[in-house]
Order: sequence, then C-alpha cells, then structure tokens
Amino acid sequence: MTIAGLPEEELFAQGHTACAGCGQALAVRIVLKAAGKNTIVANATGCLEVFSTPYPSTAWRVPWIHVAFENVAAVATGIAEALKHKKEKHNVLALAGDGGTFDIGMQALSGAAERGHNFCYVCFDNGAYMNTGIQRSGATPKYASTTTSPAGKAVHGKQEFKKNMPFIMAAHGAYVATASTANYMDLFNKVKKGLEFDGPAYIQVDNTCGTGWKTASNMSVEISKKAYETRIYPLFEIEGGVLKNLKKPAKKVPVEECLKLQGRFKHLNADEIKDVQDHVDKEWEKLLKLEESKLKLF
Ligand SMILES: Cc1ncc(C[n+]2csc(CCOP(=O)(O)OP(=O)(O)O)c2C)c(N)n1
Ligand code: SF4
Repeated sequence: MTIAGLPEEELFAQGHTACAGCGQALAVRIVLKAAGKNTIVANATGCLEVFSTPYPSTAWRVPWIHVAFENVAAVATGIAEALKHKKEKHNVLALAGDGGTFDIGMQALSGAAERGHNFCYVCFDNGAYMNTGIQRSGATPKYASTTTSPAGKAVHGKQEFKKNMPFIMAAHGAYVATASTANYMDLFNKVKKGLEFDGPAYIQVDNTCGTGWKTASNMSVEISKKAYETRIYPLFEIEGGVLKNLKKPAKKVPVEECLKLQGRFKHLNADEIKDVQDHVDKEWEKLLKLEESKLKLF
C-alpha cells in the first residue's frame, strides 16, 4: 500500500518479521522514503536489525551495515569521513532504538555530534529495550511497567521521568527534531532536513511497540496521535540552538486519554495520573516560552 504524498518506491521491503502493527517498521519505511536510494545505513543492534534481516533475506534496498549496540554513531562517522575523503556524496543514516541511543550508544553519539560529522541519526523511540524483552531504558516514561521496572504492590513501574535527549543533542550543536508516526509528512520532511543539514542531525521518533506497551496492533498510529494531542510527546525542532516549530494540538486532551490505551500504564492510580499531567503541563509551558522567546539556548 502506498503512503499518500510520499515517493512510491519502497526502500524497506515487505516480508520482514516485525510484530503486526510495529510502529518502528512504519517509521523506517518513511525515513527511507525521505532519504532515497543514495543512502548508506548503519544500524545498531535491536528490534529493527533483527526483524529486517532474518537470514538469508533482507528488507534493505540500500547499503546497510549492522553494528554493535554501542557504536552506531562511530560507524556513521567513519562512513561520513570516508565519503568526504573520496569526494562522494551519499546520505549517511545512523539508526538505533532508544536503548541504543539514550543509554548504551550515547558516548559514541556524543563524540560524533561534538566533532560535527555529517550524518543523520534517527532514534526509534519505543521507550524500552524491546528486542531483549522490554527492559527499562532512559527513554521509558515514568510509571511504565517494564520487566526491569515492573508494576507491583510496592512500586508502580519506572520511577523516573524520561531523559531529555533532544535538548542534550541540541547542546552538542546538532539539528534536532522530534517526530512521530502519527504525522508521517512531518517525519518525512524532518529527515530530509536533517540530511541536508551540514553537520550532525538528531531525529527522535515516537513509535508504538504493541508488544512492549501492551496495545492492540491496529492502534499503533492512533496511540502516537494521542501522545501528540495530550502533549506527552511534543513535536518541535531545535536549529542553531533555537527551539522552533512547536506543533500545537487543536485542543488540550488529558494525558489519561493516551495512558488508558496502554497496558503498561494500567496500574496507575489518580495521584500518578495527576503527576504525569503536571509534568506534561510544566514541560509544555517551558517549550511554549522557549519558542516565544527565540532564545539561543546553546
Ligand atoms: C553491549 C550489549 N548489551 C546488550 C545487548 C543485548 N541487546 C541486543 S538488542 C537489545 C535491546 C535493544 O533495545 P533498543 O535499542 O531500545 O531497540 P528496540 O529493540 O527497542 O528497537 C539488547 C539489550 C547487546 N547486543 N550488546
Ligand atoms: S517488539 Fe515492538 S519494536 Fe520489536 S518488532 Fe515487535 S512491535 Fe516492533
């Protein structure tokens, strides 16, 4: 099935082994449509690498290399520098999950961004280490139940809010954008922009994982839409250190409307839902103020 308004050519082929309704499988299709055929992909270990290459087949119709969990940004650095040396122009994409980005690959990513290499890093943020059994990561939202932050009688899921990776990457001088499978045209445009940017770009995509989030396979895009409408997952850019293009949902939807669709939050009590709402409200106000001020943050 084609995606309205996007190039028809599929560079991520059908026949991969992702779970039904996997948000990451949809996101990568859009990312590759934006990047086009003239692209080299480095892919950290994780669900995407596993479901796209069940031996001996592959879903990739562009050159692709699987690398370790820790070093996708270092490998992308090598590719980008080799291309510069050879005076060849290809898009360089580094792809990883949130575990590979927020936690384990962060050192390599920080180094590559700080050195200013020319590549676009896309973090597929499904809020946990899904491929190895739904372990908590720095991207897991507060109160989400994971196998390493389980919801029990004493503790109700993860106890910390999500790490603010977009701002951390903006502090490195990268072009930064948050995106979502709920707004595929916006994701498409941001990947294009990230690849055109002369230097490191960091794009963080909200994508549902039905298996980890305990959600219905036909609800993936709907849940990402709710994350946007409730402002749980704000969509914005940071360019030249200035926050801009914060997308404003038409009306304010309570966070509960998004949380109640996901089994990983089913244990939440009223106080916890209020805590999430307060945090989301505070963060949203901060983003609004920053956008309005046009302050050069970094
Ligand atoms: C250093 C190291 N630690 C642990 C693993 C095992 N491992 C492989 S994939 C994975 C989870 C990947 O999580 P994430 O990056 O969030 O991507 P997802 O699978 O959720 O898309 C883990 C822990 C590994 N390959 N290397
Ligand atoms: S576990 Fe989640 S991220 Fe992995 S293939 Fe299944 S739905 Fe996609």
